[in-house]
Amino acid sequence: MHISRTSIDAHNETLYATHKRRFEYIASDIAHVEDIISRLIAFNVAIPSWALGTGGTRFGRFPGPGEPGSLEEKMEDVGLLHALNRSSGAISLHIPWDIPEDYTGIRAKAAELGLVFDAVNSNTFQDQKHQALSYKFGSLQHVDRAVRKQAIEHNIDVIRHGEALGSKALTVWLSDGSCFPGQLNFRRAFQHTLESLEEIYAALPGNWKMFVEYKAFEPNFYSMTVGDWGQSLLYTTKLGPKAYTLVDLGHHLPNANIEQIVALLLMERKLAGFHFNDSKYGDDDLTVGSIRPYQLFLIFNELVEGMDHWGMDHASSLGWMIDASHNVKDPLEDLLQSVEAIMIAYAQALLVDRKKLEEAQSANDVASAQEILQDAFRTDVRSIVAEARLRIGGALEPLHLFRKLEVRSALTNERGRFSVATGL
Ligand code: AFD
Ligand code: MN
Ligand code: MN
Repeated sequence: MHISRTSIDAHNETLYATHKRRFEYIASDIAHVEDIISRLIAFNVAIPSWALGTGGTRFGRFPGPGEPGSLEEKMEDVGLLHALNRSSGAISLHIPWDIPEDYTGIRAKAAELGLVFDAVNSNTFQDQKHQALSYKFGSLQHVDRAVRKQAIEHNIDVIRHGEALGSKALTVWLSDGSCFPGQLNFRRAFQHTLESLEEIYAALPGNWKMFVEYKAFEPNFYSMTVGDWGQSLLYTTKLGPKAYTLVDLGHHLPNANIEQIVALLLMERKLAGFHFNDSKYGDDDLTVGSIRPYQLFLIFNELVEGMDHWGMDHASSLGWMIDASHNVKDPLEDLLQSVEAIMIAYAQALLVDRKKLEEAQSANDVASAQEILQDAFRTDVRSIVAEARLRIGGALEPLHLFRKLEVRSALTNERGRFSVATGL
């Protein structure tokens, strides 16, 4: 399946008059609208290879038709998203779910689709068939040096795969921890994990980064060995300048102030980037912006403030990834919605009048500070995001065009009803 230029142009033409009216109306009120548009054009969000199939829970999985059965097909799916929104030009591999074999072929395909390879992710939270030693009681933290060694070697292998594809970062998410009091010596578990991470860190190519992702709970329920941003920061500080703390929106305890975490990690120049998703209860992996769009905006508000403070390039200084896998939607539709929600929150954050906000903060003018933020949040920026997309050849309404072109039935015809993607 390929989405042609002609079908995108035809779609845009039918919507152009309405779009133009909406865009001009809002643009006339925003002096720096062109600056916002060029930042939106530069901004891309990576799609994880495991999110292209339907997700599941421990109660079951309801796969949809025409899921990508191979890495090449997953790349094709990301290519479709990128053709529609021009903001999803990167794919993040999860190994061993997706083991690249034919590097040259894969690189050529990526180039053809306009994709680059984002961070590679090492998976040591499951046992794979034919694996010598089990990760049941952890991987990098394991009491047995032989298990730790196996996990370290796997991570180094993942780096080698990433190198061959042009990735620049390794994301380590550990499910390591304990389920019951007394199961684990916390200090020893930390030290083992740190030593293991040090060995992996030593294998990083010079221009690579290591992202250490934290999570408060699940699959271990009593303790997680990288349980929160403080613990991750402890590891990444000890590891050195190439190690950064990665924030996944679903990995906090209820009501955590994630925007404050972001601000402080940025202050320390230790923020790796993001795994975007949304949640009602925990690691629900729901579509970005579907439950708490205001929180997403507040996070972007801190991101913009903190990155500008250090003069960081918004598009390239941090890793931007989606980490959601919803169970009841078409994964491609879900991803289009997620990317759109991210672009909207980013555009709104770019609207915040920072000078006025600072004045309000200095004067302890709490009501004004709230007004300034909410003024930006309540601005309908959708036509600005659409204008940015239009200028780089995307569709004015990606989701509508996806449906109109019957992309899923085309994929089902190509791949069959029962092709199931690898993943959780
Ligand atoms: C976890 C983490 C993570 C990991 C994923 C696997 O968010 O980044 O790669 O699930 O599906 O919760
Ligand atoms: Mn994640
Ligand atoms: Mn997660």
